[in-house]
Amino acid sequence: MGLELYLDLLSQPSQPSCAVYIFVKKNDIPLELRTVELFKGQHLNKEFFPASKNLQRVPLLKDGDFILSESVAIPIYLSANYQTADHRYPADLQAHAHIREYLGWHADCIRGTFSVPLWVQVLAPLIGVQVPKEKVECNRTTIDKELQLLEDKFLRDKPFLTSQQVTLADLMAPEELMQA
Ligand SMILES: N[C@@H](CCC(=O)N[C@@H](CS)C(=O)NCC(=O)O)C(=O)O
Repeated sequence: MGLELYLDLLSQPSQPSCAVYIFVKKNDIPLELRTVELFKGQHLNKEFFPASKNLQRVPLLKDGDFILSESVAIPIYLSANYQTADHRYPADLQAHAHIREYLGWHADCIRGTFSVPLWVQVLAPLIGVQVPKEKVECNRTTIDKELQLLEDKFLRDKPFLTSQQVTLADLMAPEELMQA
């Protein structure tokens, strides 16, 4: 069996799967896409999903016996093994380091903060949970602060986050930013 990518593009929140999917498509990486429907619990079912017991999350890549999770690790592995456009994950040490820098900051500051409004405004009311107003306001303040940092530290006067061209950093950012 060749390369297989397990993901769910329809469930919310599906941002990590979408970012990996776009990377694979834009770079014409030949692999089998396997949809795992989270809302049907298919990620918990060994018949659909080869993940280990403790890591039943999408996206997940299977390359023979090698299994890799995490939306950041998968494109990095694929770009080392397949011909991908150099500007997406450049070989140049400093350009490469700036992308890693952004991805580290993104994991710390964007992912957790920007997923809160979806839970507060959509999912919590669906299950009858009322989130205190102060917590909503605190999240909004943090979002504004992180957006300002994104502009001041990363974007500055460039069209993209770490260089003049689209990189892996730009792929990870928008879907999560759009949630807020
Ligand atoms: N840090 C992981 C997050 C993966 C993740 O949270 N995936 C969610 C869908 S967006 C999932 O599979 N959730 C199922 C579960 O946790 O049971 C990544 O970037 O790949």
